[in-house]
Amino acid sequence: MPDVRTVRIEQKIQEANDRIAQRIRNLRHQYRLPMIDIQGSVGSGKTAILEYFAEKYTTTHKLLVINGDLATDIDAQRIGRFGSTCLQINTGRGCHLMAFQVEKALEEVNLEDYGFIFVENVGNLICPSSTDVGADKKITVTSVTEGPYVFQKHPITFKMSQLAIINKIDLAPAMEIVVDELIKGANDLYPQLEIIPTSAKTGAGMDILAEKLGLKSQ
Ligand SMILES: Nc1nc2c(ncn2[C@@H]2O[C@H](COP(=O)(O)OP(=O)(O)OP(=O)(O)O)[C@@H](O)[C@H]2O)c(=O)[nH]1
Ligand SMILES: [Mg+2]
Repeated sequence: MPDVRTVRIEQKIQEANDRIAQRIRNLRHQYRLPMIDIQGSVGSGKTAILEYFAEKYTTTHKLLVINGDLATDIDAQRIGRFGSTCLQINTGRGCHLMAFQVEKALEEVNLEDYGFIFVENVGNLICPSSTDVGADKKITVTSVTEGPYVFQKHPITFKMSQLAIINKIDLAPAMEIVVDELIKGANDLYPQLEIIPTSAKTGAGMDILAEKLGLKSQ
């Protein structure tokens, strides 16, 4: 009889991650602290959106931001200049944040001091979608500069997201994108997905987004 065994490493890593993610949820519930995990392509505007929120909504909520980036703290510095606390995690070669990294970051602060947590995940549309970091919601930022096929090309990411942002709508004419058509195509593919068009540059759609996320009262 051949000695053949399957070592299910990935499953075990995933299970360990999910246990930590649940611990983070339990901890947040004690403090009634919402947490949103923002994923999206490199350059889609995740940091620009968080800069906008940090500037505009710090009076309503004290924001805590956890930034995942391969090597720098540029994004944390950009958001932090508006007064929010930003915890930078450098992942090296890691293409997404894991729950143990977020849990470690949360140990750095007194959670009583905050009213809302954002996670800016490492920029790419593939890896972050499969890993739970203990947030209430995963949302996805895409932008018109990514072209007309992004929703078709990333089915897992958009199936696992409750909300997608189409950012940089100020650049839609230059990109020859008709935003309403992009939204309709995405709605046909992912009926569960709520889609909000925004421009972090002009502020278009940003208050609607803030309201949806629970940052702004209606
Ligand atoms: N015109 C326009 N530019 C934008 C908008 N949002 C972001 N940008 C610009 O796009 C570039 C990338 O934005 P970031 O916010 O750094 O993108 P990101 O998703 O955080 O990128 P990574 O963290 O590298 O994955 C910056 O130069 C922003 O100023 C927008 O709505 N309109
Ligand atoms: Mg960024």
